Amino acid sequence: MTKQMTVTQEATEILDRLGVAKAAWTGGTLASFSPVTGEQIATLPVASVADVGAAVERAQAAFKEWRLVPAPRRGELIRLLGEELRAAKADLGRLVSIEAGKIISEGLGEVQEMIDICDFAVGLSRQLYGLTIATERPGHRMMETWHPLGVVGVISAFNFPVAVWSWNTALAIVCGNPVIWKPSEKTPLTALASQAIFERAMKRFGDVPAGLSQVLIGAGDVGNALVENPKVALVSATGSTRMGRIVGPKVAARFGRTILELGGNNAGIVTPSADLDMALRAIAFGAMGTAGQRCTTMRRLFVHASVYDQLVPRLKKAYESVSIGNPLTSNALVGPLVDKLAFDAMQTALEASKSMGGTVTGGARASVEGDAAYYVRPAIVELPRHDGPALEETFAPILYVVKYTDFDEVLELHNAVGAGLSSSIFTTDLREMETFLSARGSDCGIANVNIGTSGAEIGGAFGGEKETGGGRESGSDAWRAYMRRQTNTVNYSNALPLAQGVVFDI
Ligand code: UN1
Repeated sequence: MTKQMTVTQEATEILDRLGVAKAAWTGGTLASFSPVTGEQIATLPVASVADVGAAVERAQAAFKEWRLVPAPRRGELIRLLGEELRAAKADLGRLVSIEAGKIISEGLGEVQEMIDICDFAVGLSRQLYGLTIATERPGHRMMETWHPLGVVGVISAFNFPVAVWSWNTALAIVCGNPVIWKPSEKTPLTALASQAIFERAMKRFGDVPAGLSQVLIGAGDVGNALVENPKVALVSATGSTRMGRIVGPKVAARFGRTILELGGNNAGIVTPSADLDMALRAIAFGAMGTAGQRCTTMRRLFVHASVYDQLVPRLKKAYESVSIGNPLTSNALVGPLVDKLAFDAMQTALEASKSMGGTVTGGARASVEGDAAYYVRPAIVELPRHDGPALEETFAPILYVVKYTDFDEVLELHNAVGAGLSSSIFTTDLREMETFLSARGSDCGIANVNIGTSGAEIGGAFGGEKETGGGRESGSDAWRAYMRRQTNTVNYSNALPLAQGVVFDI
């Protein structure tokens, strides 16, 4: 960014370059802000509840066509999306930084996740395998077939404004489904940009049914209309546990499917045998990266008493010296919080920590870009016990540190929270490592060894247990959630033997 250009001017140039029509982000009622400076960057027209219904009808019509396109051909569309994303990486990554406040390498990293999932999905488009199953009847064959599911609704959060859409979209499209996306109202511009990029891919592909990919800008009523529409076969929702408690039962009541990606309260355990230099770096990225605003951010740290005094003072030093700044104009490692609400929630949690006897290092507001932007020094909180605010997710850079002595006990504490997304252990002891990964170890969807809790690759299934919602996205066999399974039994004999030896001769 040149010195004289404002964030708004730069966003405008990027949106123009990416081909987003001006009418989509000007003259409307939804104001969007950049957390980098706090300035208002756009006013977007919003969808009405009636628009949602119309979008679902369009998507349903697209589904009827798209489900008949051979899966490898559907993969070709996602291959083109990957190409377009490669070409747009610098612009889209920077727009992520402008709109979500991420540092440049994390904004680019998010776009890289989009490219990676496209590559994955292209391969997947030739691997939507079912099983062949031995039957008990002679002259019969039994198998399962995976069919496209229907309209997929994606509700995404501000903190990964585009990658989460791409995880869902790349898989949904190769699985034969249309997608309707309701992005966070805090990050509508990156959504419009992603859609424009996808539209270029669709144009190159040629014969794409209208309504295969749609974006609806709006607030909670728009998301709710998607959730309640019986023609939306799958709702993939990322956000708070509070949101999931509303979405989950509503979709279940109409027998729809959900993928819920909700809160995380991810912990690390530093054992006596840990490589402390490595642990320090991993914890720093896991806890302070993205200003503590990843679902996978490390929020709790259990440190064995024998290494506590070697690790924690170094960690505090790292917290005191980490660079905080405007991600667009500096190389700072920590950018802004998304808004004032996030800042207030952080301060409330820090107050609660103090009142239970915690020692807080950091946490104060940093003056970087004036009053409208909320930058903070990340906070490290030494707690006398694992309790109070440490049991809840606060979406801000707070790391609660608790000393432990007994391994079995720390496993209990580790699992004693509502969320179950990600976890990690720092150890070179084989028994501790394997126990952590065993049935009596971490109860999370992601359990790492000598790696922090965040920064997962797309190849694995991403998601968590308990209050995290149980959904799985991106790699491994997460694609199955986007398809319906059919068991087929074919009789190629001249007889009609019944299963279980039942006799029914007429
Ligand atoms: C999220 O915070 O919603 O593992 C997703 C990670 C990223 C994805 C985070 N690959 O940190």
